[in-house]
Amino acid sequence: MTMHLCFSPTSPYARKVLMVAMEKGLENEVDVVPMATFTTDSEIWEQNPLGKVPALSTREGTVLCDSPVICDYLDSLSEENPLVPRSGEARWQSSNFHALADGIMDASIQRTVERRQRPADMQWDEWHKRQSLKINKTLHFFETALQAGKFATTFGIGEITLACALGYLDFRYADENWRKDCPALTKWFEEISLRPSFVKTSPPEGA
Ligand SMILES: N[C@@H](CCC(=O)N[C@@H](CS)C(=O)NCC(=O)O)C(=O)O
Repeated sequence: MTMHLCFSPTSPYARKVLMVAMEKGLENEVDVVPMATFTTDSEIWEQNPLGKVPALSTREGTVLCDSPVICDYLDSLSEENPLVPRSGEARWQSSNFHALADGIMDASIQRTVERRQRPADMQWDEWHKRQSLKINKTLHFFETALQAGKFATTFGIGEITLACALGYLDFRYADENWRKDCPALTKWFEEISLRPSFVKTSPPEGA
């Protein structure tokens, strides 16, 4: 059965899932279905009771929600190019990187929703600052890990997710220049940005 991916081109989580499908060689099996988010009348509600993209209707016709679950499923479809090491310390390192890079997305999306959807007189500066703190501290974590040689040499789920998180910072927060204190990450990202799966899933400019 063809898989259907409930998608938004500006969602870093949806980008991650699409990149995973591409990296696993499953792109031709996945029908990408754009859906509106943050509205009550979107079709997404019929697929995901949480009203969020991504959601994936699988080969078996089950609808999976939450990007880590979807990535796990896609990774399980073939032994080729495993995105998560199957065992040992490397496995937990990879899952931890995945969770932390997702955390950068979570904090960034929180900020974006506040900025774009909440009335100006209801903005809460302290809360914005707290999200920025989470982002900066996690960037520092990755910068240190990279400098200590802790990144995988393969392009696994942790690296894919981090690429999407940094891509999202460039997309929405280019003016804040995350690169300024992250020389190693900057160099790493420059190389990763050339991967076809990353290039093909870039968010549309001006969206
Ligand atoms: N933890 C979820 C987060 C997904 C998420 O927050 N998606 C956003 C778009 S970037 C969304 O659809 N939000 C709509 C809403 O919260 O109502 C995942 O990893 O898939």
